[in-house]
Amino acid sequence: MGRFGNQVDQLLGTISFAKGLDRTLVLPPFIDFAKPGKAQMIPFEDVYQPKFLSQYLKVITLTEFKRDIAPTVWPKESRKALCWSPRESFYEKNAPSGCHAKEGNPFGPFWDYAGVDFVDDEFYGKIEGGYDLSTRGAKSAWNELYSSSDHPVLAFTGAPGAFPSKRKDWETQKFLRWNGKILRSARKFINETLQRPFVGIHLRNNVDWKGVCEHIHSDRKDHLFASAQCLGDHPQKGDFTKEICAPSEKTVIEAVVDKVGSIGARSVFVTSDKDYMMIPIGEALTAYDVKVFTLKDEDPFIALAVLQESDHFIGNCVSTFSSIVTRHRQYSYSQPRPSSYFGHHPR
Ligand code: GFB
Repeated sequence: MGRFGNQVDQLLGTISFAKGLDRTLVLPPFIDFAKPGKAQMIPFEDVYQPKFLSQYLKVITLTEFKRDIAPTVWPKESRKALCWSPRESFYEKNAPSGCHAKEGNPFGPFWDYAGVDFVDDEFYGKIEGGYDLSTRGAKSAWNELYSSSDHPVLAFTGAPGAFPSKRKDWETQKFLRWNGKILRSARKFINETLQRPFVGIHLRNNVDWKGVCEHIHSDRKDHLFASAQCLGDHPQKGDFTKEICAPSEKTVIEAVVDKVGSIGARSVFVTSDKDYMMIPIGEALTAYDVKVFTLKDEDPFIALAVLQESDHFIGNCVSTFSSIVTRHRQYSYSQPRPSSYFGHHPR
């Protein structure tokens, strides 16, 4: 569900689920909606290195699974889709209710890519708490109803992981290490272009985001996407204002100038899905003799890898794209690296 940040959130919960049941996780591809039409699949190992995740739980790449495991352990005639409860087909009015696992985009392309067709469905809604193994009795129910001897492969129609992700699963981000090509490109860019210390910022301001920020009002008490990262779980660490979601140019510039001054930054790195604000940020920093940079060819993975390496990161609290960076900085080093959020005034 959703794009990269949303998918990583659900991956964290899925890792926790597989680990909790002592199962091997078949590493799913990431789903890319950038091009119109059918979603494209990006192999997991083109984004993250499986060997680091395997320090935490048993994993296998989808290619290995398709080649070495599926043909024998999960014969074609035994392949069942697992979903919460039956639903009607979107396209065939008279079709019986079921999981309809391959219906629509990206579901059809996803399972085609995995080389899987299903002969039947299974509904796990009978398990109280579903995939949330912290619910009392859930873990033993999974082991009883779906033992690995009777169900060697559990194939879910949706990720068995919460969205937004739960704080207890955030630390697992440290096992998601970028693939070597992404890391090398990010390091090359940093070495050749940026002067340290540098402030990295993420500006999430494309048109789709405006719709998200309209859901914010001063007495909102629940979370929106990644907002727990700055507001806390209850939420208790600040007011949920529109500026946190869609910071004005003034808010962005004040935060950048303030951080550049306080850490003595020598450059600023900006990533954005729309408006990089290069001119106003550059003008605001002329007095500091600090230059502002972006990637020549914006690439979301390289952008995230550069932001992770910044001396200070300022992100968008509501964006799950930003939260990939903040979690990495929080949990991957012996000393967490500092991050803050536009428009957020911690209480
Ligand atoms: O990652 P994501 O789920 O985060 O979706 P949010 C935002 C996508 O926009 C990213 C692109 O995966 C990138 O493809 N993007 C955003 C960027 N910021 C940047 C950037 O600085 N650089 C580059 N290169 N790309 C949610 C969605 O976005 O927004 C929800 O996931 C929904 O499903 C909502 O669509 C409106 O949490 O920010």
